[in-house]
Amino acid sequence: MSIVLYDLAGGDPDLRFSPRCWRTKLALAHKGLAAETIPWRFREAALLPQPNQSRVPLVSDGGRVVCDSWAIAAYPEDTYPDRPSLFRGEGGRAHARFLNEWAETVLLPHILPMIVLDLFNAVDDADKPYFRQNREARLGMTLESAQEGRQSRLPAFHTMLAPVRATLASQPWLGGGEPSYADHIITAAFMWSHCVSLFPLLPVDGPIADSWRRSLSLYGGLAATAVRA
Ligand SMILES: N[C@@H](CCC(=O)N[C@@H](CS)C(=O)NCC(=O)O)C(=O)O
Repeated sequence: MSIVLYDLAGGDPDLRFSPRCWRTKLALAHKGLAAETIPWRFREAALLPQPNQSRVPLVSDGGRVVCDSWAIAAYPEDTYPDRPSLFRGEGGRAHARFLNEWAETVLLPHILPMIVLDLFNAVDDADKPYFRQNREARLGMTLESAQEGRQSRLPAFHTMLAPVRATLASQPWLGGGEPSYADHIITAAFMWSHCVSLFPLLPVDGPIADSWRRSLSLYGGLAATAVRA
C-alpha cells in the first residue's frame, strides 16, 4: 500500500503550491517511495485523518499518521533506512534542521508578501475569504498593499540569499555532491512562487539559478512537471 499525502490544492485540484508539501513530495521521491496525493483545501481540516494539526502536509503510511513536514521527513528516513538517505547521518540531519528553521523564520516570511495576491488568486474560491482574512491579519495590511512594489524588494531578497549562493558556488548541492533534504527545503520554497506566480523571484543566473534548474529535473522532473496557475 502506497503512502497517502494530503497536499494543499488551489481552485484547480492539480495546482499544488504548498512549500511544506513540496518538501514532503521531494523527500518521498528522494527515498523512492510512491505516494498517492489527495488534494486538500484550507477549509477541510475535518477531512484529515487523526491525529492532525489542521494543517498539511500530513501523510498516512499503512494507517500510521504523521504530520508536520520535519517529522514527515524524519519518518521515512528512520522507517526505510535501506533507501537513499535524506540527511546522510546525524550531522546532515542537524544541518538540515537549521535550514528548515531558516526557511520557516526568514525565507518563507520574505517570500509571502511578494506573492500573496498571486496565492489568493490561486486558492479555491471557497477558501478566499479565510485566506484573505488570515493572511491580512498576519501581514498587518491588505494583500494588495503587501504585494505592491515587490520589484523594489528583490535586491534585498537576493542579498539575503547570499549564504545559499556562496555555498552553491563551491559545491553543487547544499548536501554536497548530492542533493539532501536541505536542498529540498530551498527548492520547495521556490516552488511556492513558481506554481502560483510569474514574478521572477529567483536570481536569473548564478549558482542558485543553476541549482534550481538541476532541482527541477530531479526524480523524473517531479518539480518541472508541476501544474502552474
Ligand atoms: N510546521 C508545519 C506547518 C504546516 C503548515 O503551516 N502548512 C500550511 C500549508 S504550507 C497549512 O496547512 N496552512 C493551513 C492554514 O493556513 O490554515 C509543517 O512544517 O508542516
